[in-house]
Amino acid sequence: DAAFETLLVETRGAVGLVTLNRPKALNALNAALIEELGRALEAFEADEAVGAVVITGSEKAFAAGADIREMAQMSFADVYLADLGGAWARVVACRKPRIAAVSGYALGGGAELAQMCDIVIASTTAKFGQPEITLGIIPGFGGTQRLARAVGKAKAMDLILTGRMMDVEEAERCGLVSRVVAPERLLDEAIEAAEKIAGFSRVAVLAAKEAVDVAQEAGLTEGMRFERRTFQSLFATDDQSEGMAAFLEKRKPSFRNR
Ligand code: CO8
Repeated sequence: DAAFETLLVETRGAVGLVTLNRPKALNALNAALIEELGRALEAFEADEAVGAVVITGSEKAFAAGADIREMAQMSFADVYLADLGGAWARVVACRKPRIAAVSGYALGGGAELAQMCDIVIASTTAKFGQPEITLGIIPGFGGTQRLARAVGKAKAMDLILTGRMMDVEEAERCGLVSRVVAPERLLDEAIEAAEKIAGFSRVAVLAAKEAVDVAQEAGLTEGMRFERRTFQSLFATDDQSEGMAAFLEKRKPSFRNR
């Protein structure tokens, strides 16, 4: 797409596909890329035809982290005034489900981008890590917070304090990865999952994602209350009537997102 310098952006049916495209820097996340990613996701969010989004990188690297070359000379005032890290808010604000399709290195900000996605599908070549400590900094795009919630304190501390990489088996075992597939299956698997999601009631999909996201932040009582009320509210939709009628009539439902 001519409008993007660091990404390839396309729609495939009901799926929005973003491919990180800075091959010479292993898809290092510079300011331009983060801005473009926010813009691409906002466009998919606004596009009624899109039901879910896939974010992927190259075979060698999903993303090897924030762009060290860009950050190397920055002072506290520089990163503070630039709100380094703050630009990701646009990425996570999008309500349509995001699937990360990860092959190769997902390090630092790259691992954190995967953690910002709702589903992480990884190839057997994927490697995850938070090597920030080796650079004299700490994770700044959610790594100390989302990673600790996703994998627990012991594993998060191990990764963040030692900076080591983990292979895909370990990443799946500890709950960072949803599915592991062969490298040649990676993109198809992610797109098929996105297509499947896009075929369901959009209202139900967004409500389900919102409720699971509440579980990351709220206590159990508050979360259960949110879930129950959201569940009940879906009985106000045509898609609930259609989904249940179709089941009873042994036919495929035709959801109209209302
Ligand atoms: N930033 C900039 N350039 C990078 C990065 C990066 N993160 N990663 C790789 N590159 C570049 C290399 O400099 C190299 O460029 P050149 O050819 O011009 O020398 C090119 O990509 C290829 O990389 P390598 O030659 O190193 O490839 P290898 O196969 O030998 O190694 C590795 C691959 C192991 C992935 C290695 O490149 C590596 O260790 N990269 C850095 C990984 C890292 O430390 N990432 C964490 C970055 S810090 C971060 O993400 C913090 C996020 C939060 C900040 C928030 C602040 C508020």
